[in-house]
Order: sequence, then structure tokens, then C-alpha cells
Amino acid sequence: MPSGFDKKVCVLGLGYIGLPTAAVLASRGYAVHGVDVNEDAVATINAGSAHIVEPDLDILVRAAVQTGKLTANLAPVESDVFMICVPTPLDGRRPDITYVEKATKGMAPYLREGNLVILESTSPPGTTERIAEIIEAETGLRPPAYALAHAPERVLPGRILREVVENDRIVGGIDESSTRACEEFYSTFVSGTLHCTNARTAETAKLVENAFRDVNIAFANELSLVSERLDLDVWELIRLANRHPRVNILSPGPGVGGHCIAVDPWFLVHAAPEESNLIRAARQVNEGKPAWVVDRIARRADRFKNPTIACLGLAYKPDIDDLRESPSVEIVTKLMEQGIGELRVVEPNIKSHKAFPLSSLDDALTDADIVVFLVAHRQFQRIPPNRLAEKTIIDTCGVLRS
Ligand code: SAJ
Repeated sequence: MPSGFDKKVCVLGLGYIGLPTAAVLASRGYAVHGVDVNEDAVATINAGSAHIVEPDLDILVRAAVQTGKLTANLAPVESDVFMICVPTPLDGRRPDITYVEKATKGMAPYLREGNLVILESTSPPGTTERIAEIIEAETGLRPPAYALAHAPERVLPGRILREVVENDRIVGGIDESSTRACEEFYSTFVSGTLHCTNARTAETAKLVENAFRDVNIAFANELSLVSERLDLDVWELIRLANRHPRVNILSPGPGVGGHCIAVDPWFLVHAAPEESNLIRAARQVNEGKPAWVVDRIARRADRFKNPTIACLGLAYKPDIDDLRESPSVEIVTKLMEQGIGELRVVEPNIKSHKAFPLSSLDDALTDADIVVFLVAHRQFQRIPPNRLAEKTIIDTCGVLRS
């Protein structure tokens, strides 16, 4: 295998993880052959743009394409390194690894002895072993003839380009020489520390990270329900409890969105159903929060005759355009379905939405009897207090407390 930046890297899946990774590798001098099944995404990237919104990604992709270091394609080619960055969604509450399996089968004809295969997609325990099985069935090759490792992505949407390089990474090979080969590759572009282990531990560690956050957010969300029952202000309660040197409670919100934290804990529950009661309960608390918020809004709306309700924010978290698994979308959809009030929906980070007409913040505030804060976008934090005077306020995410 060629050494250092002479290597050719084939990135399978050019989404939120694959495209930034491909662009960073290209900027370091690797020849990157990106692969995606989405023809529009391939055309957009080859025209020098990014099909997803992430700070500075467009600039990096344009430079990588212009220098000829990055091309997007519908099929793989022979390469030194193959990185699998495809989605691993839920099918009901079961992990669905069919995209990983398809990407592996698609790549297998191009795999040669001495290559390195890396699974970056968040995956249920045993997925890297499943890749080894598929490759052996398709090619007859098994490690150490080639190297195979899991190095789970850990980047936070909104900070991806920085975190791809700076975060510590877990590198778990299917055998010792695979771990070393993967570690050597990441050491060429990651400045964070590389922590080596085996593939199964790496798979499970990634799931544990997101389950940890989910459980902690569920605790905060449960406190918001308890506070309402006891007629207390949850924000003050948490602020005071957090003055203890060993207490650090997260923030309640309208629910937990995104395609990671709302998904990955189910992979653990599926892998060890009888042992994961706390993880399951946390998921249920967080999944129940949007319906609870709708109920609060309905009760307030009952005090008016057909009120106008401003719903501020659709994204799954502040200052991004990503609506995947967003609890705010679930809340607005339920309000619409139940015919609660006349809605004004505001989302400053997108131009339009297929299900709801969008209003400007200014129009929504002018018309509203009830203002519901669903996401703590910076535009909402800057609303002058006089624009909210005499309105009924429901602040699900602490905008007025930040
Ligand atoms: N949230 C709260 N309260 C909080 C913090 C978050 O309600 O105090 C909500 C957010 O509003 C959002 C959801 O949780 O709806 C998730 O947001 P997030 O910022 O916690 O995480 P993600 O999903 O954007 O990214 C996570 C990260 N994982 C961890 O922080 C452990 C990221 O590092 C992972 O790479 C990413 O999942 C992933 O791809 O798995």
C-alpha cells in the first residue's frame, strides 16, 4: 500500500459524515473518490458545492473539487482505503444495517490484499464482524490479508469540520494488525488522541456515548414534568441544583431530536433488552415530551377563542437547518392535526417547509396571542421584551433564561 498522502481513499456515503470527511482528506492531499447513490448529491459535489448545510463545508468542497483531489461518483473504484459512512437507521426499534451491507457488497469487487476498510457509521455490536463475513463470502479475503476496523464518528452537527480533526477517536480493529493500520491512517489527519481497542468495544462505546447523553437529557425532561406538577420553575430549580460541585444537570427541551441521540440508545436496548431498563426508560421519557408539550399548549389555548399561536423553531437544535427527528416538527404537526389555534410557524434557518407555510418572526409576533418557544435560535434570544408583553408565553427550551 502506498504510504501517507499518496493513498487513494474511497468514501462510501457522502452525507453529514462522509462528505466532510472526504473534503478534509482531500484538503490533506489524499486522492478521494466519493461514492453516493444519490445522483443529485453527486452532481452537486462535482459542481463544487455541498448538498448539506454545515459551516465552511461549501468552501472546502469547492477547493477539493477544483484541485482535482475530490470527485463524486455512483460506483467505487480500487483504492487503498475504503471508508463506510452510510446511514444506520432504525426499523421500528431495531437497527437497520442494510445500507452498510449494501455498501460492503458494492465495494467488495474493488478490494485487494493490503487494503484498509473502515466502518465509521454508528453501528450495533457485531456489525464490523458482519462486514468481514460479507467480504469473505464475496472475495475469499479475510484479515490479516486486508485490514478492517471500526472508528465511530463523533462529530457534532454545526462543528463538524473542526471535530473531524480535533476529536479523540476510538479505533477498534477486527484483529491487532487492523487496529494498527487504522490508527496509522487516522494519525495522518486527526490531531485528537487515538484510543485503540477491538471492534465490538468500539461499536458499543459509540452507542454508550449517545445513550449517556440521552439518559441525562431525560433526567432534565423528567424534572420539567415534576416541576410543573409541583408548580415550580424548572430553570431555577436546575440552576440552583447545579451550584453543587458534583451536580451538572442538562437542559429540558421539547424532546430529543437529530438522527443520533434519538436513535442509538435503541441499538443498545436491542442488543441487551433485559439489562437496559434505564436506557429504555430514558428514551420513553424523551419520546413522550412532545405530546406533553402539545397538551400544555392545548390547555393554554382553551382559555382563548381560536387563538393565534406562534411556534418558534422547527430545527432539532439551535442555529442549524437540520429538521431530522425534530420534536418541534412533531409538536407543530400535532397542533395542526388537532386543529389547536391558528398557527404561525417560524424557522429562520430554512426557506420553506413542505408541510407548513412559514411566517417571518416579525409577522408571527405581531399576530400571536400565544408564543411557543420550541428552539433556542439566536434570533429568538434577541426578541425585545416589549414584543412579548401581554402574550401568553410557553418556553419549552429556556430561551428567555439564556
Ligand atoms: N438537548 C436537550 N438538552 C440538552 C442538550 C441537548 O434537550 O441539554 C437536545 C437537543 O436540543 C437535540 C438533542 O438533544 O434535540 C441532541 O442534540 P445534541 O447537541 O446533544 O447532539 P447531536 O445529536 O447533535 O450529536 C450527538 C453528539 N453526541 C454526544 O454529544 C454524546 C455528537 O458528538 C455525535 O457525533 C452525534 O450525536 C452522532 O453523530 O452520533
